[in-house]
Amino acid sequence: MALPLLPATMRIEHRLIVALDVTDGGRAKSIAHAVVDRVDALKVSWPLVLAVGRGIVKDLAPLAYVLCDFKVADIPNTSRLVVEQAVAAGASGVICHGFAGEDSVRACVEGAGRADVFVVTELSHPGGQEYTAKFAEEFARIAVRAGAAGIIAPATRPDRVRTLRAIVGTKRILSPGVGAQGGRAADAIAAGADAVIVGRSIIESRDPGDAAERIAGEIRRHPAT
Ligand code: 3DU
Repeated sequence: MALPLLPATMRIEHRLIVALDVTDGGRAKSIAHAVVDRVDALKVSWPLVLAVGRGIVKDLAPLAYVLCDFKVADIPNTSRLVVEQAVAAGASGVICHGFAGEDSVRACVEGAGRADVFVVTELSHPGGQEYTAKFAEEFARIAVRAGAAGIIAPATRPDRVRTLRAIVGTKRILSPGVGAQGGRAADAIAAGADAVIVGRSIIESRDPGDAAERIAGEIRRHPAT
């Protein structure tokens, strides 16, 4: 059941989402406070939730849109239950995998209610080319047919973002892989991403607020084409 006060859709302003890939709740909150004026969402994943509990989602939700990157990929019933619990915990968006099939993605969208579902197409790391890349276009079509809010596409391969943009039309594209994985924020945005997802380049910086501002500045200087 969606919480009534959560934002229904992600507002894109800075075109930047921070991945809070830390395992200390205090550190996650202090990074969130440092970057919140420069990002459109806080992405929370398994390392943080497993380390400190799902209460972290509720703690962060008043600050900004919280995107739970749980990469849901199970049979439809289990997938729906996971997404419902993420939304009940305070998530405004949840990430699921396209490879679990259209019925599972539909179950995620159903379980999300008013919250957003984003579907992983092609993973950004080198291994993402072994399997996910071969079906990425089909995963993008599934996202559209199932009524997802958007897809996750690799900033490490801007040409693939361009190809996937042609499939998803006006759906959101969020692109991880900037910085530590070698991609450039401006290239992903120019290729059609709505926002980039950045973890280590921000969270491992001595000044996460400043690091986020530098990336947001790079994006502002190279507007989408
Ligand atoms: O490489 P970074 O440290 O900037 O973190 C990227 C984040 O995005 C991280 O949480 C990772 O799990 C997530 N992600 C990918 O990197 C690649 C994908 O295809 C999907 C999600």
